[in-house]
Parts: sequence; C-alpha cells; structure tokens
Amino acid sequence: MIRNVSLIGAPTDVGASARGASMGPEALRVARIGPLLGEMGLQVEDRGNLTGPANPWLPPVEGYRHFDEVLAWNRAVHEAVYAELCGGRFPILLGGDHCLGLGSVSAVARHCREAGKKLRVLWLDAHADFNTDQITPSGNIHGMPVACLCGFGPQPLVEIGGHVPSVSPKWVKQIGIRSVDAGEKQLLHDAGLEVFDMRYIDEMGMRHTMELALATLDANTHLHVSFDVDFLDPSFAPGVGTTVMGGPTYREAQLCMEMIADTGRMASLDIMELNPALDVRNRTAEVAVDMVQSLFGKSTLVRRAPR
Ligand code: 5AB
Ligand code: MN
Ligand code: MN
Ligand code: MN
Repeated sequence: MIRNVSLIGAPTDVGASARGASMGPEALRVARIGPLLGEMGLQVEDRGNLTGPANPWLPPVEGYRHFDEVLAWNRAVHEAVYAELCGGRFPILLGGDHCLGLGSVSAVARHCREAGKKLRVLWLDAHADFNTDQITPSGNIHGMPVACLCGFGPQPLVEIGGHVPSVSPKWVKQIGIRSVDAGEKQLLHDAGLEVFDMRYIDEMGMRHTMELALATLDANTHLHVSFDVDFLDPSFAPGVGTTVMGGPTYREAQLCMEMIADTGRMASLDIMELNPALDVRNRTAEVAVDMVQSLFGKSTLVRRAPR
C-alpha cells in the first residue's frame, strides 16, 4: 500500500437530488481524517477543494439532471486524481456525490493502462449505480457512474478517460447492494457484473463474501475502493441522502474494510455521498473516517485467536 496520501475535496451535489453532499469534504476534515491517518504513519497532504459549477437545482432534461455541471466536475476530478497517481501518490477523493466516481475511477483506469497494472474496483454501496438515461427513475447522475465506466452512457461521460470503456464489467465487484431499479437490474445482469448483494452477505457472511470479491488480486493489481457511505446501515450512519435499511452492521463493515487492508493492494479511494445536512452531530462523518482507518490497516486485533 502506498503511504503518501493526497486528500482531494470535491464539494458538489450536482449528481444527487438531496442537497448537502457538497459539504462532505469539510465534514470529513472536521472528523479529522487527515490527522488520524497521519497518526497511523501515513504522509498526508490535503490538496484542498476542487472548484466547479454551482448546483443550478433544475429538473432533469432528456434523462439527465445537470449534465453539463456533472461533466465539468468529473473532468476536474479526473485530472486531479490522475495527477496524484502520476506523482506516485495515493489519492483519496472526498465527495461530493457519487457521480464523481466516474472521474475518479476513469483516472485510475487511465493510470493502470499506462503503468501496465491490473485494475480491480470494489464498489461499496447500497445501490448499483448502473442506470442510464433510458431507465433512470430520477435523472440523477449519481445513480449512473458504474454504467458510464462500463461504457453505457452518453459519449462525453463515457469517454472521459480517453478509452471506452474505462473498465471492464469483469473488474468491478459490488458489495452491500440492496436497492436496484428494475431496468438497472436487467442491465447489470446483461453486463455481467459480480454483485454481492445483502442477501448474499446474509447467507454467506461478510468473510466469505470478501474472500471471493478479493480473490483475483495479485502482486500487480491496483485496487480502487469506491465507498458510498450509504453502504453502511443507516442505524449508525444516517448522514446520507439515500438511506436504505438492511445494510452491513458496524462490525460487518469493519471486517470488510479490514480484509481489504489485509490485501495490501488498495491504491486509491473515494469517500462519497456523506451528507452533513442530514447527519447527527457529525457522527456519520466520524464513522466514515473510522472505516477509512480500518481500510488503511488500523485494527483492534492484538493476537489472532485460532479459527
Ligand atoms: B448513489 C436510484 N437508483 O438512480 C437512482 O447514492 C438511486 O450514488 C441512486 O448510490 C443512488 O436515482 C445513487 C433510485
Ligand atoms: Mn453510489
Ligand atoms: Mn448509494
Ligand atoms: Mn446516495
């Protein structure tokens, strides 16, 4: 795992329908994301916030809400994440709504193509984010980034990383999914994404789930984690715009993060959809930072008991 970390704030909610994810980067800083990672021995640089168009707060047009604004923000994110990777650093994108996963993962994919690295993406989310303009129930582009990354979407978004598709559906594993729209379900199935939904986690357990999700990593793999905070059960992480009951418990989520850390392959991260306007005393931000510490190898484990 790379120890030189750069924090990149992307304060916008242009891809969502609930306002407030634009305050996510600041709430994560208030929850001391930088200092806490620093205390774990990481070299952390906070690059501050990117800038982009304001949220015009308009209804969808031809299946997309705020298309031009989403494109502009994603271009800014793409360039910023790409620059950090070129400098040999570990980018952490502080969202912002999850439409920006497109800019971030496309930058990681571009870097991996150039560096000859194998890319794997873990999408931790209550939602599959695999809608298109034809099937979206909302027009909100934060419900579309995985589809765009896999080549399903409008040309300017799909082409953002200079190569179509940015990622093969085979490289993406989704964990924690429990809300998928009807058309989205069909498209997910046709594209062949591997989805470890909550039913799977209930039946097989988080340990087995993560063993399978991480099974194809090797020494040449760049692992990108896109962490939508609504992955977590809303009982302990209410500060998100689109809560869905029945998510991983605190310990299940921690185990997920700890097993990712154990691989030593994580090389970039998004922390998305945190919405301080809906949070309670910044607790969800603190939980998210707690999870991120586990992703970087913080563990309560003193000595492993025999299994
Ligand atoms: B999130 C929904 N599928 O497309 C849609 O939070 C919700 O980035 C999308 O996962 C949620 O509007 C997007 C109903
Ligand atoms: Mn999402
Ligand atoms: Mn979500
Ligand atoms: Mn959301």
